[in-house]
Amino acid sequence: MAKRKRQANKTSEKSKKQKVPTKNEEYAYLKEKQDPMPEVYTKKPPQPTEKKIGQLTESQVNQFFDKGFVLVKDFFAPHRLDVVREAVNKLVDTVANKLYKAGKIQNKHEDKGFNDRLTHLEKEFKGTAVILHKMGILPKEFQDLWSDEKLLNVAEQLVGPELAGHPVWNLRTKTPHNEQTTVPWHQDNAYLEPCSLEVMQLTAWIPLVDANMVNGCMQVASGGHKKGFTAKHTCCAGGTWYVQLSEEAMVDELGVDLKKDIVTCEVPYGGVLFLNNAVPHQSLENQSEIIRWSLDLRWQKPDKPNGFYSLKDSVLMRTKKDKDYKINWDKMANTDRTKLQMEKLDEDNDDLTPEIGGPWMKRWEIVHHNRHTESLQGNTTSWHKA
Ligand SMILES: O=C(O)CCC(=O)C(=O)O
Ligand SMILES: [Fe+2]
Repeated sequence: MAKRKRQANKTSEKSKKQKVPTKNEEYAYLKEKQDPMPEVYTKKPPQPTEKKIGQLTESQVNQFFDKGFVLVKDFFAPHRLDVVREAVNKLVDTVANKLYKAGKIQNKHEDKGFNDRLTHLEKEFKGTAVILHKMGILPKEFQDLWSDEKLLNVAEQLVGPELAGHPVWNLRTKTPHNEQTTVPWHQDNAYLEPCSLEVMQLTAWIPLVDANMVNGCMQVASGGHKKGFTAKHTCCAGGTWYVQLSEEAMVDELGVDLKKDIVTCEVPYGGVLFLNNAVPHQSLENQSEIIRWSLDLRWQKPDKPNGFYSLKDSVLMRTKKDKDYKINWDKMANTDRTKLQMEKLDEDNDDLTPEIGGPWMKRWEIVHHNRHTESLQGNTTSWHKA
């Protein structure tokens, strides 16, 4: 309703002004053909000379540039991530209270725990996992993990000494048998503006449980980054907001050999899977009875564009200009990126509506509409907020 009203206002405003770009004009740059940039993903930066805690071995660093990923099974000290799990429990509690207050659930399932409370909430109110995914609250424990010395030392090896946190970070709320949290094949660049191809963005994929084939670990198409190219994706997969890279495009455009290159990455609790933004990956369905929680956190060079549609800045995390540099978390922690994404699409973002949208939906052909793409079917002529 609110959306329709806003659209009507916009149309009348538009008639007053001249030359308002149509949404297709405004997003035309997303469709421009791009030159491949293989060296961005295959060229190792100068390596730090100092030995630091957590650093990868030379062969692990080389693997990252050769295969597009590296899996480090015992990265964190035992129990380092326990505080992060506790923070997740608090977030689940927050969402349960919100839903309860809104009258959407009758039982907050306070007797359930990390492995199953969200699943019970999801059964009572379908979409709770999506609501939590999109909440975008960055608790102190997540901030501390993102700026963990060991992780930044690895990022320094793979990105360089100047490091910024990328605004796209996620808590994956992968409840059992849930299409909404099963992420199909994609390159992360496909969610961003084409300029993101010019900059290597490092992801640390950090499971908060032992992630395995049964509960839906990740698969990576080894070497699929080497062409330095973002292949054609389509939108949106099934009933989700995800873009999708077909196996055909992986083979034809990225040179992936489906028989040899697909690597299933089981990551034990305490391990980390490092990925770049051009290597294709997907997560398998969670066929277990526990929630496969994970966090994905990203870094890149601060002086390069982050490709996030000018919606949110990166945050400086380490600089060699100031050894005592203190991260300013204010903007990263207090701006809800889902809200900004949805506003860019002129989509209402009701916290308790399990819908997610974003400008990436304008980059690729929509081959399948669902509730997440609904805003794209409207008659708005400009995507600018009044
Ligand atoms: O955790 C998942 O299921 C998908 C993660 C992913 O695509 C990413 O971290 O880029
Ligand atoms: Fe991804």
